[in-house]
Amino acid sequence: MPRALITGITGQDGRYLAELLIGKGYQVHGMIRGQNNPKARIVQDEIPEIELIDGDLTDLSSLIAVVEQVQPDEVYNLGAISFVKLSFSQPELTADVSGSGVLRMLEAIRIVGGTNNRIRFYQAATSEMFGQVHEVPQRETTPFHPRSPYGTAKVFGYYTTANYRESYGVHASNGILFNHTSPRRGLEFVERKISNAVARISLGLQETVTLGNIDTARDFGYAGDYVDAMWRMLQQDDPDDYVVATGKTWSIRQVLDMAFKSIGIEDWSSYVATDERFRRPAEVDHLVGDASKAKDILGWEPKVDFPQVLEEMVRSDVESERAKAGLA
Ligand code: G4F
Repeated sequence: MPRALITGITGQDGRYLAELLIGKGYQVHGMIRGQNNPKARIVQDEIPEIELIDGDLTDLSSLIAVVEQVQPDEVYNLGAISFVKLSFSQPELTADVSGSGVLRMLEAIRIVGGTNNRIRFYQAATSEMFGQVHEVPQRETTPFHPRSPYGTAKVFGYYTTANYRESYGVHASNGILFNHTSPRRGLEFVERKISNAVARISLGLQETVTLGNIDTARDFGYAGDYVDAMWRMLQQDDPDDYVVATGKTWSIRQVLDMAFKSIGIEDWSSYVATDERFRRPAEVDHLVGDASKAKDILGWEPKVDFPQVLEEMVRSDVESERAKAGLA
């Protein structure tokens, strides 16, 4: 039975990836940080097959112990401070977890894996590395220009992954994933903040939603599709880096249009306010990816369209908010 170790197991991608791997017959180990982490119970209740193990991306000795104990065939490093806005107020922590954390995990793999290292490594890189874009659409060869402490930390993780591949022959790949979402997406991210607010507005539980810059645009995909691309990267004979995207882009205004339309509201202007406090010191204005390489080499293509996912997110938020409020 192949063994996988996933960091960031409590996040959206960690849970979808765990389900995918369990379905393929893997034994899945999820690394959990912190004492008495309340998210551990949620993950364990949701996916009881996952074996949880304590470890922290800021503590090398804990990572060595985890890799030694699990003896993984594949390591998926999804753990990070992943909220871009937060990285501006906690830049050093972001660099430590999302940047140096990659280096520590690769060191643990190098040390435990020894000379005939068979452990395969996936790094969750990101389209945020393209930041102030130098070409449209963005592909594997597009220069990076990160615009946040999150983006700079991820660029460090990206090059560190490539460096362990070139220096030590580790089977290490970067997935440059564009925004991807689902009903499991954290409430801090804009499309989920919108789907949840729209659901609450439709139930009369909330009057308005306050956002930051709604003129930006993102290439949104479905998280369930994207974890499949991660797995495919580690099944290749040779490690490499791949853009994972849909090639379609949506402005935050269009997300508002679609979400409000799904509850029968055409003109959302009186329901949406904007406030400086949700803006960032530097913004990434427009992202759209070209995933031709993933299609050609991995045979990967997105299956679910963003409007379909967003509609499902609003529906699922209506259901859960209704239950929470005790409405019939
Ligand atoms: O939802 P966001 O916070 O996602 P962002 O910054 O694109 O990052 C996400 O995708 C990356 C992949 O490209 C991941 F690497 C990263 O971990 C994360 O998953 O913001 C999207 C856009 C931004 O332009 C932001 O300024 O929406 C704008 N926005 C406007 N109002 C808002 C808000 N974003 C948030 N989170 N909250 C708002 O109220």
